[in-house]
Amino acid sequence: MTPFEQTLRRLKDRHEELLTRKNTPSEHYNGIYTRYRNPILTAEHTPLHWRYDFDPRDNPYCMERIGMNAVMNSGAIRLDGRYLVVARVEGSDRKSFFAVAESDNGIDNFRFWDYPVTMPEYGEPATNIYDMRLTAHEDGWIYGIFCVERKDPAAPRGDLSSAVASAGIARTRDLVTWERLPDLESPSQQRNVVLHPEFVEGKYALYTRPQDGFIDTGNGGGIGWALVDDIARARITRERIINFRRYHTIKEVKNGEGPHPLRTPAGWLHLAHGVRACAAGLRYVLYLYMTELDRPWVPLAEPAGMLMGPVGEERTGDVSNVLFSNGWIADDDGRVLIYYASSDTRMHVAASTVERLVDYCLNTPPDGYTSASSVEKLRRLIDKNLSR
Ligand code: M1P
Repeated sequence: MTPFEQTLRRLKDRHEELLTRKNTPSEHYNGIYTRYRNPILTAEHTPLHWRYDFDPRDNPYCMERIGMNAVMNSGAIRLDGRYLVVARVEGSDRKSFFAVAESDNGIDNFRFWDYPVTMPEYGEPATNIYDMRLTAHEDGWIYGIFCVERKDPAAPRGDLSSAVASAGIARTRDLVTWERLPDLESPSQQRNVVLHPEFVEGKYALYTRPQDGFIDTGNGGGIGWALVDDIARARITRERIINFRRYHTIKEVKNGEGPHPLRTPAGWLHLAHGVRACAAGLRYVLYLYMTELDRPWVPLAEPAGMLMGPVGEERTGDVSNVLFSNGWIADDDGRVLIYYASSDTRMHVAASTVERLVDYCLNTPPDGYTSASSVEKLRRLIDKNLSR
């Protein structure tokens, strides 16, 4: 074996070891969900044939030619018995793209498909695309709605940061071939747009997140709801806020719908992210809420605070103090796999059940919005427990 071949062999062995590593549940207990110990996808999981040129004549040092920086915010779907995520992969060049990774059990052994997704463009080519929400809609298509970022054409000279966010829409049957539809037309910038899986009043229904700027939501009050007649020419004419931001909560600065909500006998179960500001910057956590089955825009229940916040190594990364989820899968037996990214760097999984998450939503006290009400809630539980 030449030194080149030896290096490549070592790389391939280590990569295989990482990809076939078994994942185990963590011991921490809260009765609501179980985190798994290992990240399910990281930059190191991306195929070696994306990163190295295997030809020793062109790459005598066996050098990484195309670096990968992070794997994060992934849409998820169960298709033909396979657990599939459409991951946001970010290269060393800061550009994100989509790539499908597949596992037999949804917990470990995720392996990227050989090629990333080639997403057709719509209109002016995007600078960056990311955070796809997948919806197997009752019309028979699988839709992917994602953020499309372009440089702000109105930015003053010298401002090389201002951008405009809109929602890109594409559909597929197999996650391989994608048909791009026109971007969502909206009076405001949009990120975190999600397609509801069923028709509502005969129309396509979208969860939206109106925002005044690329980062700031400004007057955007929270998670919105809009009906559109034609998904192939989706246009928001009327948008109502269904899940509000609020002072001194986990979603004071921003919030956004995660994956599409799950239909349960008690109502639609929603996973979302909430953002607040602190001295360390923005803190992103995950929370749940429920809406009525027949009127998915009507709030039903919302526990106080977060379902999950960053812990341990999840706290640090490219953008630290962030948990973000845009994918979950509900199995036929009621198991729910929550796919979430930590600190814009890596992907994880946590497991729960529909029953547990609904119980959490319906029976966890809501936010009373003051310290006094929090103490009051605590006292009621303490009284109950101590009087047994
Ligand atoms: O960096 C944290 C997150 O910031 C944005 O979230 P939001 O849409 O709420 O503004 C997104 O860029 C998201 O991808 C990222 O994880």
